[in-house]
Amino acid sequence: MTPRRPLVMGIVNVTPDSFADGGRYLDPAAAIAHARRLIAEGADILDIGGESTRPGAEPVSEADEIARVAPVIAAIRADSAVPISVDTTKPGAALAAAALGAGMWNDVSALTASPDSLAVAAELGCDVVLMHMQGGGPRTMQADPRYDDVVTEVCAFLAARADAAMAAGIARGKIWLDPGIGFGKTAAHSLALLRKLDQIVALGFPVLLGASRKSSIRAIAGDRSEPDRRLGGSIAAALAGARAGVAGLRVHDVAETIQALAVAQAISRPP
Ligand code: HH2
Repeated sequence: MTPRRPLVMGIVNVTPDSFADGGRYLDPAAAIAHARRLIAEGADILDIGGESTRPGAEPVSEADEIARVAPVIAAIRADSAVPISVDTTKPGAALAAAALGAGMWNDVSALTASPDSLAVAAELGCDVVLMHMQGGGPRTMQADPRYDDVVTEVCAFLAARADAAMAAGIARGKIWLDPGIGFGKTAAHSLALLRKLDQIVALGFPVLLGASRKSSIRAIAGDRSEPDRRLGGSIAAALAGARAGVAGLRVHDVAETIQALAVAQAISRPP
């Protein structure tokens, strides 16, 4: 049997300031059209977010965040069965998104941003993505990231957050883990994690990997590429994730990633 490739999660940033595509999809009609394009390209999940997490990003109020993502989630749910994830650290935004049909809460704070987060996620019964970030949030995380051993520390954090989630009543089968490429990490830290993704997979939960177009891609490649010129490096990282057994890839370029996975899989399949 052909092994299933990782699920491809298409990114829909309904923001003015996301690092790769800020402002392009702030208008709901543009965001909805973009989401439909990603579905047509074969996205297995859409990740819809209304607050940028790029280094230095300004926080957005809960009301503004909901106003950005709600029309996009509602429109996609009205004409597609594609699973929808909401990329937020706010329980109120997760609740609003779930009411409109989102079945996954992708939280870059690993459900630590609010004292209510764990209980709300348990109550919703949705899938949750618990991501590692060092440094207290996007505004400050890149100031001076330091680790003694980044892979061990990220694994320990993710295992502890999974334990906290289960203790709060979130079912084990609903939990995803994410090393948080570029979140409170130098390019060397992110590269170390990309080399050892198998250790995160070995924690026993589905792993989501988000390296698409990040500045660590440019730094590892040693070039000065703008975000929309980082497809080659992003695909290299995605293929490394697939080889290590990650369950999901969070990407801007859905069609190209699916094509790369299909070719890599065909080549590695014994004749
Ligand atoms: N990366 C970004 C945002 N959310 N969520 C998870 N689970 N993993 C990631 O690696 C991740 C994430 C940053 O990328 P993007 O959404 O394109 O940019 P911005 O945060 O500036 O909107």
